[in-house]
Amino acid sequence: MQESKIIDAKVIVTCPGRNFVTLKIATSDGIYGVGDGTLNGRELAVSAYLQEHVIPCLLGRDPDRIEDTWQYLYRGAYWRRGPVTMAAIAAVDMALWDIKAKRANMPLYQLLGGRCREHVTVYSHTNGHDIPELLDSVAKHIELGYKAIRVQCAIPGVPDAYGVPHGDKPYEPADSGIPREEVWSTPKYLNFAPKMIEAVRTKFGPDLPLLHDAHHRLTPIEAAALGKSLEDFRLFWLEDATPAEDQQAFRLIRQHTTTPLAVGEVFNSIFDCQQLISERLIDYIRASLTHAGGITHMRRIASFADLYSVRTGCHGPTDVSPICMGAALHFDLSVPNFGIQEHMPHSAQTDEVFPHAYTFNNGYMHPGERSGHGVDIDEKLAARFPHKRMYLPIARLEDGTLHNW
Ligand code: GCO
Ligand code: MG
Repeated sequence: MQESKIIDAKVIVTCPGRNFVTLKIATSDGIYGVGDGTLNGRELAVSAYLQEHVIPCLLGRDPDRIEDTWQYLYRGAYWRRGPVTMAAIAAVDMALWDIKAKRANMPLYQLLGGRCREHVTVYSHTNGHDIPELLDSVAKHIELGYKAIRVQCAIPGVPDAYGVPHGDKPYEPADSGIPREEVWSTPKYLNFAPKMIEAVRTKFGPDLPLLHDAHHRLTPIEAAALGKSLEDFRLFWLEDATPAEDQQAFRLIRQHTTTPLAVGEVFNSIFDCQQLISERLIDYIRASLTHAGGITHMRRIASFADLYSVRTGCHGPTDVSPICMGAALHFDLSVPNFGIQEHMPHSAQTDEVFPHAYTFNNGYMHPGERSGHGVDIDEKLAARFPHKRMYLPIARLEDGTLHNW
């Protein structure tokens, strides 16, 4: 293959409803690739990291040396890991894989070893302000074809519970202004959660895969109690039962319950889940391509997880861009120990800014056959939506103590 060099790289920050950070890399043979570096609520930190510290080192490099560039940006920086660094590396990595697949004139999944399955099973988000509204939302998503469903519900006395629409707005955890404050009560949640899951299980029968996200709010023993109380309802997974940085906490949860556990959307490195995987403390690893160092690093995490029968369940919220979604679908199609992929559809405006080849059909997604990862950015349209400062909410207990959101 003809030799090529990186001749240009630029960061595009756009806000078609929410903020996205995109890196676009161009090569001397007239090809470009795009990567996602979005970090919800801290987007400009990644943008500056790329702009000021990464792009100057990329110019002149061979775009084909993806692993070497990954090592160069990871080891070469001396200061390793962390969400900002790893999102920036991910953006470079995704763009380089996009370029390599375009140069090979292949959809990315072919370069990753070809497909291991026909299409990618995704799960959707359902929610309600009360149980009847949640049941309607589940029915609606089953009608849309979804084969697996995440269920969240407002709790009596805790109207702003995680995963529930705020007012009449759709569920989108990012607001302008300073962070919105929500009130949280673990006792009320622990009392209500089994009733909610039981209602869904009773109405929709034993075969529907059900997922639930506790969003880091429980202590290990509370998480163990919740897992135990949900065993009869056979969850597909209980997600983020306790804050994810304490790997040993999962040992305690595991000792008490057979409810399958998923964790890792905030992870940015294989070291964040080394113990969780090697001690078989979890069942699904939730890291995303954008937050865990791109395709190169996620493949390493997945291979390691495969040794211990841990499967992938990539984070796929609307706060990573369609570029991450597209690249994830190539990864999902090609990785042997794939479990499931999260799917939160982007707004029509976001989809317009990021034209893509991937499709949703009857509960399954496919990355498409376009060469590269199949997602692009319409720069002119992106420029019409300048960055807006936005934050995730924060949570406080009823007495005012700051808690995990
Ligand atoms: C999920 C997540 C998201 C996060 C969001 C934070 O399971 O999809 O928990 O909803 O809250 O990605 O930016
Ligand atoms: Mg989650």
